[in-house]
Amino acid sequence: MDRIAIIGAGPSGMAQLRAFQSAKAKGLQVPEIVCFEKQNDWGGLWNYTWRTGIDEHGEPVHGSMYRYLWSNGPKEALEFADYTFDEHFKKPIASYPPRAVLWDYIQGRAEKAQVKDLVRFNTAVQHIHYDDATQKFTVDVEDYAQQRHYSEQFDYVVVASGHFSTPRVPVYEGFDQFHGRILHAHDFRDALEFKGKSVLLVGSSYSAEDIGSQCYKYGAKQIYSCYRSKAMGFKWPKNWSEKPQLLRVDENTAYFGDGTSAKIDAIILCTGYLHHFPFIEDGLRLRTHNCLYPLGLYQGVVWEKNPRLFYLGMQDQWYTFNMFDAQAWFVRDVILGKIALPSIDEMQSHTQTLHEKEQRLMSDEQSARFQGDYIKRLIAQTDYPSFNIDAVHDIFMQWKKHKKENIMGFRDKVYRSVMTGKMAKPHHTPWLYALDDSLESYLEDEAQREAM
Ligand code: FAD
Ligand code: NA7
Repeated sequence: MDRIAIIGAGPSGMAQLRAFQSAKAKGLQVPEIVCFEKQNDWGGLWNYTWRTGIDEHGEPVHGSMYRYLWSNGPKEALEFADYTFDEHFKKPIASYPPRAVLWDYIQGRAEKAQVKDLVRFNTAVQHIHYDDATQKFTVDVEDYAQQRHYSEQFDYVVVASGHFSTPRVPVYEGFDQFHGRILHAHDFRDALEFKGKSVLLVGSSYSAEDIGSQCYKYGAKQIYSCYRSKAMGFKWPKNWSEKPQLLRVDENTAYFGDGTSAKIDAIILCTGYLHHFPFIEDGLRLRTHNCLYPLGLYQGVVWEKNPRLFYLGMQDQWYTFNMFDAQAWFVRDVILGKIALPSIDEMQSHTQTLHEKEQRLMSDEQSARFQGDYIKRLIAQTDYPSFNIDAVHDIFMQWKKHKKENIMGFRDKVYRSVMTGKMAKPHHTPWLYALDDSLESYLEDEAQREAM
């Protein structure tokens, strides 16, 4: 029997496990699957850790999420087509759940599929090598629980190790003299650390927006954010000022491209992440920046130079969980021989065309549409339940509009599920005043709150 190694049990790896289980449940013969996960539980980034730097085993900490993180997009845009929020929570919930609630949801589907015993936890993949003669991958791992290093051979490898964990850390003049703390978003854990402080955020994408909002919510005195190419341009609260490019800092002051300066206590580099796969041998290693259509991956997942190797979730993400599903179902059907791949030249030319098309996208509207169309193409080739991607696109456009109207209030809006047709229920407390992000608090209903 063929053997498949899945690297990582985050949402992408879990989607792959579920995809194969679904085929098995329909009576198909599926290969033996081993999923290696370096953390002690599944859920990837959604499995919160307080640790930063190096983990208990000496591995780089994977987690980049922080306390009080709430979904930054509507849950209706990421809902699984085969496992709805209503099925999991048995009641309507609001549209922007905190991290713990989404983690619970992801786990719910995987537990229902009973695939946890396929995961070897506390086991880090350290090297992957392919042998042309045997047509097998050798996967070297360290099992930290058993204190054992071993190698196994596989016919296929699916890399689902994520790409928001290795920080991109730029250096600015004066960093070595600055008296306060300088950290990357990857190491940010608790906004309360910055209560009463003046914080500078470098970057103008999701992390800058959300970490700044966290700092505002939990009592930072003053927030500055600065952009390299494009301002976020939201209607910020009075104590949040958006500046152009950072030029340099000294002991306690930041200097910006427009000639202004600001006294600051800390600097948070919200400067994005590197696609980093040190455990994969050179010829198999994806090298890309964060984009919607990386080169080298046919249909966004098949390693063109060796189509026994696959990567999941390596795109920049409008869509997340249901895109990982669409990819995992496609990969499964390639491995099962249900989808035939074209020649390497055809695969490369197909990818090149779409990669170039991405360069011509002019707006968020077009970018979201581009990724939606990609998912449509994948889903059309498998039995993943089809869902209304145009309706999800409309949700993204509403979301953008709501953020523009009120960046501190967009999470109070609710959306209709494209899977069930049902409307979400507003949360009991506006996001700005909801300081408790626990699952228990989130799921309380009015009756429980009145009884308290
Ligand atoms: P990951 O979640 O990164 O999981 C990868 C897994 O691989 C991890 O469990 C890791 O331990 C394991 N792994 C890595 N290397 C190895 C190795 N060598 N050996 C064994 N195991 C390994 N998405 C949303 O939809 N909504 C949000 O609100 C949202 N907020 C986000 C906030 C932050 C701060 C970040 C960084 C991302 C956010 N995302 C959000 C996007 C997020 O990338 C996806 O939701 C999702 O977690 C990606 O899943 P993944 O499985 O591809 O990767
Ligand atoms: P992104 O979305 O990749 O954005 C990175 C940001 O950092 C972006 O604004 C970049 O500006 C900026 N950047 C990168 N390098 C620099 C330097 N050297 N100087 C100044 N600014 C820089 O990463 P995020 O962390 O925001 O989001 C990643 C995920 O985490 C996302 O899926 C969220 O859901 C949470 P640019 O526009 O390139 O000029």
